[in-house]
Amino acid sequence: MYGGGYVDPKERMNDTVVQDDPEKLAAFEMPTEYKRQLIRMIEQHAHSEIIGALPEGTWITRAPGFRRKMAIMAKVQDEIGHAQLLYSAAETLGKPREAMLNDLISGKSKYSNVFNYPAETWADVTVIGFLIDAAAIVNQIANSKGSYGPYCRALERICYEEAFHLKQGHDAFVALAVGTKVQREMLQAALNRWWKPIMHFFGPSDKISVHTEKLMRWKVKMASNDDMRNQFLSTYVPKIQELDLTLPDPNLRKNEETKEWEFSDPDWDEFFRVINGDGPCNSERLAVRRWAEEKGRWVRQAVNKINDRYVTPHA
Ligand code: BYC
Repeated sequence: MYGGGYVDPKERMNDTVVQDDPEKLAAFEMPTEYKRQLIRMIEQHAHSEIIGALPEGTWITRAPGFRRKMAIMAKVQDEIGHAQLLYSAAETLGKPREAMLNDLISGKSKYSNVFNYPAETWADVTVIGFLIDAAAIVNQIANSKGSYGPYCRALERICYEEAFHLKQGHDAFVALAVGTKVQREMLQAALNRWWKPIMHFFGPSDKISVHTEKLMRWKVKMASNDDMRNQFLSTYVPKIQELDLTLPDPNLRKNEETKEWEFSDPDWDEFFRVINGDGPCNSERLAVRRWAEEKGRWVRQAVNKINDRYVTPHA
């Protein structure tokens, strides 16, 4: 039958299979720098998911109507699930989850710039749900075709869920765009606030990106920061403009010859300040994570003491 086989246990295994050629073995081992880079990137992505749940989480009780509350609650739950998948993928490379979380709360590890800005109104949440999720999908669909299986498999699954998030974000965004004058103004103001962080989301321009060249050579990143930003602009600027909304950059336009988008300098100084801890919400975000770590420590300690019994089971 299919795949059936019988191996006589007494039969000697083929020596050529079990003996390692030291040269081939050395070539097979994962280079330390490849591993280090993957841990850095996957860990930052995982942190971005749990920190990203914070600005949206605060809107669960304030979302307009039961339907929107249910949707945002499910989305936040998904984001935490994404972090679980990503921490597991990073753990395959040897860094324990506790070490990753310690590096997050000590400020050693980075997470996405965008989550260091406040979600002041419901319109900010719709901009996150539509445009930040869209930006994430552009990045993640590309990188899900990369070279490291555990990260790519996590990204593939995440993208399925992000596609739902994008739909709910777009739906909420359009509802405000076609709503009352006050709703449109609220949306336009949120769009103006978020445009710069969204431009920053894809990372610094290729000219000043530190890791892109190496990561693309190793097929960890499947497109450069500028290429992803360009792809995002091509797809989503028309969707924003067709709703008669404007973008706060007078120089934003597509060069029809090169097919590249041109825009004003997105203020990379602000980007670096924010990712290095000096954004409007960095300390607030990390304070929440520290609080969660402190309050949940007894649970982790209890779970890890496998020989301790808190209850004697009856059966
Ligand atoms: N934010 O050499 P570069 C989500 C750092 S969550 C912060 O170009 P690279 C969602 C970079 O780390 C999805 N830092 O870096 C969740 C490096 O610093 P270090 C988040 C940034 O790695 C909840 C330095 O700048 N997505 O969507 O080649 C609700 C130089 O940059 C950022 C991911 O995490 C940034 N935006 O390329 C809703 C995707 N950009 O480490 C939505 C995974 C750059 O040397 N990550 N830096 O100190 C990536 O694809 C890449 O790491 C990046 C940057 C494209 C972001």
